[in-house]
Amino acid sequence: MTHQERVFSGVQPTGNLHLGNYLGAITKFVALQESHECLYCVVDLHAITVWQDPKELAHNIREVTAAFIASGIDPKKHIIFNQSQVSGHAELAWIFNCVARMGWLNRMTQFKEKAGKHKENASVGLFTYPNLMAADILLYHATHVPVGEDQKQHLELSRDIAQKFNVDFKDAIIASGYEDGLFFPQPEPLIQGPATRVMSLRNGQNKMSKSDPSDMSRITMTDDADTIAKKIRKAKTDPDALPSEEDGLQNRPEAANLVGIYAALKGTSKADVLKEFGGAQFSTFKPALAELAVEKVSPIGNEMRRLMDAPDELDAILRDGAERAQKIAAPIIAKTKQILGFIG
Ligand code: AQP
Repeated sequence: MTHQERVFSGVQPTGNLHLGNYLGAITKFVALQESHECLYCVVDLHAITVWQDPKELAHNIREVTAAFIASGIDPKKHIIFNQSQVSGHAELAWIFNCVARMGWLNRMTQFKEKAGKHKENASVGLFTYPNLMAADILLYHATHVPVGEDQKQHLELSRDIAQKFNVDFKDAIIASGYEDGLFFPQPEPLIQGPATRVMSLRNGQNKMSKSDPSDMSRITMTDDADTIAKKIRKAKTDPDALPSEEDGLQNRPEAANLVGIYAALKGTSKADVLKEFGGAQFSTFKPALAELAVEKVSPIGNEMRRLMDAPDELDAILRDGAERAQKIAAPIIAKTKQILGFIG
């Protein structure tokens, strides 16, 4: 049996959806619709690894759903749903808790960053988060996963889990009809383009992030035109003009970030942006970037607001997506249980 190509990816409904999420992930989701069968998930089980206010969580689940649709994902042709409506995610995550090794999870840099100095106080879920992510992908036998650079290590762990499961249960897998012994595919990360790691507008060393206390550090998808322009105007830069070639961006993290954002918004490369703006001061480049960002982001924010005014319609889309996701997941989780020796 071989695996058909299938795309899965998710976004956490933790508020402040930003340009990094959009350029690093959502724009890729949109593009892949043309060539693949896609499942795009609002990963609410992941969100609660850190405490969430229940009212805000419900709002944020709808907001990510609205962002997917407003960005151009078609919920009829593809599947948009929230994770907690398909119980197989949690079931498979438990199974993977028993496959993954403590040592593997101990190496995850995102847990170290998020738990910080208060590791003892972090939820167990935050520690086992990558196992749930592996379950999200492998529950659908997904083969391709578009993500930002920060998720690379977690994707590698998903591949290790798939491989260990296939090795640990090889005989049962072959007996169940997978002659090549590959029950779970090795999911391929898709991390491409000039904006796989969008940085904070206030500090080019930090990732643009939902949880940064400074709202000026990120452009959110619902910022209005004036706010977008103001944030770009105030973005930290250095005093030099832009270089004409990419090499000249080395050791200039803020300049590299703004050029990368421009390139991604325009659908071109950093090299092409520097061909156009090499030698220009930020006083010239920033207004051009602000104009482009407003042109690309504002219509999405406006459409998100319109969709958010009809929450029942968004909820219906999620329910329909969950039903269709469940149909793909059901035989895979049933087979997984059979392979493990569970009865039922
Ligand atoms: N700065 C970024 N640049 C490029 N891609 C990014 N992604 C996140 N930040 C950037 C990608 O967006 C997708 C969804 O991310 P997520 O919501 O699942 O989780 P996250 O990485 O925890 O998001 P944040 O914004 O960074 O939140 P906090 O503040 O909680 O750490 C993923 O594909 C991710 O790679």
